[in-house]
Amino acid sequence: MQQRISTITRNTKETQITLTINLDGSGKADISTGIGFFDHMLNSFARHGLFDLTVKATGDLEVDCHHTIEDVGIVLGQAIAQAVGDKKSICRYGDCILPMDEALILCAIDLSGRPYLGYEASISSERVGGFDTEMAKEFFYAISYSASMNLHIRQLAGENSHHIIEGMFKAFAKALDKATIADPRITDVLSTKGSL
Ligand SMILES: [Mn+2]
Repeated sequence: MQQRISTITRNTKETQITLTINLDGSGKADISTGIGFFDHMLNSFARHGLFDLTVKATGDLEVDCHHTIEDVGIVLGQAIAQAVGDKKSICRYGDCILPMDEALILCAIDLSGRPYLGYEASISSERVGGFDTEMAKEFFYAISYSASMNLHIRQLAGENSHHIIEGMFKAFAKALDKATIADPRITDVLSTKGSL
């Protein structure tokens, strides 16, 4: 299989982002977004998905965290799409039900080529550190659209906002790892249409 690594740079007046992902990594991460909790989440994503991930982002945090989190989502989605390439031999679907203490998060992915986000969660705190909790949905929405993936996230249980959001990032990581892994029995693209 060819190397599944991609680097995307995206610069706007609001954010400047360079991101590299290796889908066949070992969980090494080098993350700097200026938002401590978001760095913690992206580190968790890399570690638990066994992706190598470098993210250097500077954004207009003097406004709020919105543009930085949303734009990292856009760039991560673009990088995932580029790294999976023609999707030959990959499992396409992936899912995970991830417990984190009292929180329980379901994530299901289809790398279908058709963007969709289903998101149901109830997070009581407005903020965890410098991370506005409503940005979790915006982040996953951005990924689902820029990677053209069908992404469902459901909070099945949970009280603590840190646990709920961290559970989402870890469940997403595990589900994406499953969806992108190659199965030697799949010699072409896993679709009756012949392409994804
Ligand atoms: Mn944590």
